[in-house]
Amino acid sequence: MSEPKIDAAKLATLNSNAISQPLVKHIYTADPSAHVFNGKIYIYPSHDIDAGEAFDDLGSHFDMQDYHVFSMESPESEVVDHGVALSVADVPWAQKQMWAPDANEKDGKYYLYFPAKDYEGIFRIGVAVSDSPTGPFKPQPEAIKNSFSIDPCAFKDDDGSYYLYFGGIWGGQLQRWRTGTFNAEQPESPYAFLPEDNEPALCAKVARLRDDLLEFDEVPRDVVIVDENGKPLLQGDTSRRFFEAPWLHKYNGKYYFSYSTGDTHLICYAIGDNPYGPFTYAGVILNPVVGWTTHHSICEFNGEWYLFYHDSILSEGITHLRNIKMTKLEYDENGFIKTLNPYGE
Ligand code: FUB
Repeated sequence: MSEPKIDAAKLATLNSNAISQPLVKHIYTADPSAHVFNGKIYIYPSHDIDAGEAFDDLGSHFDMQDYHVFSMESPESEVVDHGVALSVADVPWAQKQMWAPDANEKDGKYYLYFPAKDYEGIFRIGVAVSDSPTGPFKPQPEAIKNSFSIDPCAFKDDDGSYYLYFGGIWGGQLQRWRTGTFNAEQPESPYAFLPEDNEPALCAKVARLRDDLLEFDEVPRDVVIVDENGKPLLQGDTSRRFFEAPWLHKYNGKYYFSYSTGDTHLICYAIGDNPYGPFTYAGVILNPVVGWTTHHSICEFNGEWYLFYHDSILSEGITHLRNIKMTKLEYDENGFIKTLNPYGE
């Protein structure tokens, strides 16, 4: 089941003013995590399908079943689809909903991190390994111990340590982990178990990875985002607080934590001095796109910076049938990122 498409005239205007065009048109793709390995761009997105699930605020309509990996020789070159890299049917612990993945490389091996619901309906994060950046990836038999929620981002720091950032509220279930164990109580509502508006916002999580990159090396910690006065953002601060889609990149020695604000549809960022934060809120990277979700990654290629993101232009506005895009990202002289308007308004 899908929502109605957006009005054709409006779509045409948005499309012609858009700052970028879909990178992939033969299948629907979303949540692009981009990395440069061996001088080439690799994109690890979700593979959107219409599985016939009804639309709800838990994201049941995002019922994806596999991942494709894409590569580009350079930002201007054609995008190559390397086919199915991992299917839910090949992951012993995973039942459904293969949401936003990420990948990284160590010593010539490639690690694909992915969230999926297990057979108890709980989102966990798994890892699958390959000798090639394009897969196929062989999944570990179990999910990462003590992993939960969604949207992994695998960051490699300059000292060779790796960190996994993750988390998402509502359908991503982060609010059910407030006590450290999964709260399975009813109601099955995205709004239950959230903090009050005047309480500190729920945080994304980060854990350093073990040397073999297959498990956490520590108990996941909160990624705290603070305001200009050093106070943690509040749950009611919906245009700035974390919702989902964490990403970490480094620019001029600083750590940039970026994320989606979910129901206010922004990609925002905050800056810190180390991988754990705290991170000070710094602004909006991307204004709302066509479609409910927004999700991105940031990556450097040949000294230029790029934002990878998605919208639902290709499906004429259907939220769970999205298409990945990329555009240049610019910093000002103080290291702040210039806000992008996806349709040039
Ligand atoms: O693709 C499914 C979910 O939608 C992702 O995990 C979220 O970040 C949102 O983009």
